[in-house]
Amino acid sequence: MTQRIDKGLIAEQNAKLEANLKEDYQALGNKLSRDGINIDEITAKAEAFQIAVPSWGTGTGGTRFARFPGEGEPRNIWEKLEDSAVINDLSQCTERVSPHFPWDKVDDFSELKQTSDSLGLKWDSINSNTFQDQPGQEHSFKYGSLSNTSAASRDLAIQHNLDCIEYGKALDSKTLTVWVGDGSNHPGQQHFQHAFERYLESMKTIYAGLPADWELHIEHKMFEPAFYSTIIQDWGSNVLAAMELGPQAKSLVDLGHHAPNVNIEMIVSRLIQFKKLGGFHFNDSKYGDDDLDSGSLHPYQQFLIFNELVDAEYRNQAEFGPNYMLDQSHNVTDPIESLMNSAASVQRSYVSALIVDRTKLTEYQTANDALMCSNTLKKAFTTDVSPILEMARLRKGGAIDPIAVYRQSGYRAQAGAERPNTGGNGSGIV
Ligand code: AOS
Ligand code: ZN
Ligand code: ZN
Ligand code: ZN
Repeated sequence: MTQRIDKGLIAEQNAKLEANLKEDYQALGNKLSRDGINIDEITAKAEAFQIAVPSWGTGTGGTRFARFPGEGEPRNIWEKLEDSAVINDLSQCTERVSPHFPWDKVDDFSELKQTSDSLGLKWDSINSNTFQDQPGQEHSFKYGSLSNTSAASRDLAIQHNLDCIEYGKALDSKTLTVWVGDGSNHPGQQHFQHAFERYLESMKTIYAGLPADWELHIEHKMFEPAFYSTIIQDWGSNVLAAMELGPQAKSLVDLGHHAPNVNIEMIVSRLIQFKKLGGFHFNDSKYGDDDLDSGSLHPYQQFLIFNELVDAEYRNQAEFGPNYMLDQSHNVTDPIESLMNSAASVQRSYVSALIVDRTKLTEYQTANDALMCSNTLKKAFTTDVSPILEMARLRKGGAIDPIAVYRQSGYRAQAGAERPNTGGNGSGIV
């Protein structure tokens, strides 16, 4: 079995950086205290921050054109868990893994639960998959799953989601995330209303199968695989479906699933207001559902989203507590490095939003001082909070510099030697 990162190595590498970190942390603490902010309170919140890793994200992604397998890719859910444990060992903010069925093949769920327990990992939302046919599948999803015109195909899709709830119970998850590719490729191909009615009927059966302490998260996406219309194409259809189903149904926001330039932070605010924000899939994009690394292109947008989230947190907004998760496709980087970097990038947005001067912001908003409103946000965004993130990791036993320790550890080369068979492993192309 591939060894996780040696604690001695983490300590040794941290020792080299610790003196400088303490100086930087002190300097930032002094700066923040001038604005009445106690740096240790912010660091404690950074330490409590968690974002889940998608099981498929630990493998190399790909496009419909090609996939270039990486060295030592995990070949199954057990190896994906090992890689997830490494990510959490070093970054200390990714203790949850979000599985995907049936990509993650599991015969014995109690054994899987024991393994995750032994690695210090927990399970986040269960992702169902009715966007492709499985070998030997009796009724196809070619023309949709939960909204298919064929009752037999719909029933299969419903049953798969009910099965996912059972798997989730065994793993002590509390959420099912449903994203479907259902839609059409030609104008007129589908009766929009009837298709949505069929979708809602199917979802009602799934909803009825939810345990009382579970949530059902609905994920919208503008297009792909259907290129003319998609059944849950935006947050409008999403929240309508969630409202129709009931209080346990909420909307999930994947950052890459909107038209370019859409004001995502405002969608987030609306969903918070109506108690319908279920969770996030973080990633970044330039053109569409690119699934680039979180914060790699639009860190300010990510910060503005967290500005809404932190605002809701401080206002103790009712029924607020979204699941945070990464959903990215790593094509040219080591997925472990990308996931560590991205988790820290999202955590950075959270911390930056925590140091926004909300009293001043409210005053400026009330006075319609647009320029100072903007400057108040920019001040927080441009403050380098790296020492807080680094100190949070250090205090939790993680690495001040996760990428450096990971590279030093030789984990990837070792995985390459122990996992010779690369190939299709069900990593996220979508
Ligand atoms: C698809 O584009 C969505 O982002 C899904 O959340 C996800 O990537 C897929 O369900 C992977 O299973
Ligand atoms: Zn997603
Ligand atoms: Zn996507
Ligand atoms: Zn995706």
